Amino acid sequence: MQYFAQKLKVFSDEFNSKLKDLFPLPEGNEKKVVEAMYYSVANGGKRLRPYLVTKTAELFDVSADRAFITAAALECLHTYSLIHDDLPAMDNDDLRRGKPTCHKQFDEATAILAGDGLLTYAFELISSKKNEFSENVKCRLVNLLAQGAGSFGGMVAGQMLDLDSEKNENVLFPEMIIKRIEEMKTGRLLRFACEAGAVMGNASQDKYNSLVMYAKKIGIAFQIADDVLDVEGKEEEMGKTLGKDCEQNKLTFVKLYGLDKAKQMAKDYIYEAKDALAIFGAEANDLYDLADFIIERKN
Ligand code: GRG
Repeated sequence: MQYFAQKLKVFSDEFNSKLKDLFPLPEGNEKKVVEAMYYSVANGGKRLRPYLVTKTAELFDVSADRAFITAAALECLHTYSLIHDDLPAMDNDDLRRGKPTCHKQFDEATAILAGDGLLTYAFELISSKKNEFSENVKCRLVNLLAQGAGSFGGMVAGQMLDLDSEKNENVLFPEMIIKRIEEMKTGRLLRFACEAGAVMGNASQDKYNSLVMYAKKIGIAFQIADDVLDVEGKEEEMGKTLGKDCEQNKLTFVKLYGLDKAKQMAKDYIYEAKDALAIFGAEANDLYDLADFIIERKN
């Protein structure tokens, strides 16, 4: 665990230094939105999604350098979702990644625009000349990312369902609803990360399917771990306000199954995630380690 955390730190230091170059400040007063975008994206995330893009790409001999633009695009899109999730109309949070949320540091309108800017920039980056893949590969990446992030079974749909679950006390099949929320809200971007590696690497269908299966399993384990951390985590380690799920009456794995069962479920999903990687053998060691980290992390 300590070893993996170290590895992730080395990766994210390098990723962060390259990310800076993607945010040149414009001359005019519109630079405020770019400042807000960069404030949030540079603001200390774990970089799990870029790491996943990179490590799945490396399985197909695509170098970290070549995978970088896609990895950065995904982190931009993920950061947009965090900025908007923190807004008063949604989770209404003051703290994110250990720092004031975007709307607290700037203002609400700027935070909305910064989220919009990052969402749009993600697609600009993937389709740009900086991304050195064929037009065909870039088009597939754009399409997969749009599906993963969007309103038809993607992250936006998951967020809608999540907000709705706060209002509806007595949902009929909570076990089914919570899995659907997770699959879309959290799972789809993690799935895109793995799909992107496979698409850039021109993977066989078998290998593509294995990575999608791995992504689905770590996705659900990730969400369960997040729900557990909301109850058991430490605010100074998590860098955000905890206990909000309960306060907002959210439908969570912990609420539904209790702490012990939820933790056991997360372990089982991680076991299944690793199983899905059998086709890659030892070449997927980094992905095995990442799977373990997902449920052992403290933030
Ligand atoms: C606003 C369209 C829209 C979607 C919001 C991101 C999100 C969807 C909601 C955030 C609420 C939440 C706790 C989701 C659980 C999973 C998640 C995305 C956690 C944050 O991801 P990490 O832990 O964050 O990878 P860092 O900061 O390390 O990048």
